[in-house]
Amino acid sequence: MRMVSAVGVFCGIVLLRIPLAAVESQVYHIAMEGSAPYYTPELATVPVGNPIQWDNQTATDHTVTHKGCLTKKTCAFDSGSVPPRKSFSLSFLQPGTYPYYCRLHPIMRGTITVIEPKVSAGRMKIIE
Ligand SMILES: [Cu+2]
Repeated sequence: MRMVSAVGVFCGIVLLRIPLAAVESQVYHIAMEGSAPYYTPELATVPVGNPIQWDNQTATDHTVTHKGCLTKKTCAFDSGSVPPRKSFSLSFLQPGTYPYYCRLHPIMRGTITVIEPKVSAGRMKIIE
C-alpha cells in the first residue's frame, strides 16, 4: 500500500515537472565586457526557471554580485572572481528584480529581472 502511494506521488511529480523542463532548456547569456555597459545586456529579463550564464570576455577577473550582498539584506548570488574566458551560472532565481555589480570594478552594473512564464496574457505578472 505504501509502495502504491509512493509511485503515485512520484508520477505526479514527474508530470508536474514536464512543462518546467521545457522552459528550462534555454540558457540566457550575459557577456562581461571591458567597456560600457560592461554587462551586455545591461538590463536582462529572463523567465523564471531559465539558467543565466555570465561569460567573461575580458582579460581580467570580474564578479557578478547581487547588490543585496553589499547592503547585507538578501544576498541572492555572488560569483566570486570569474577569470578571463570563464563563466558564472545561476540555475534558478525567484521572480524579482536583482541589481548586481562587480566587486572589483564597482562601475560595472547590471540588472536581472526574473519574470513568471507567460501562462496566458491575463495571468502574466511582472515583478519590479
Ligand atoms: Cu569587474
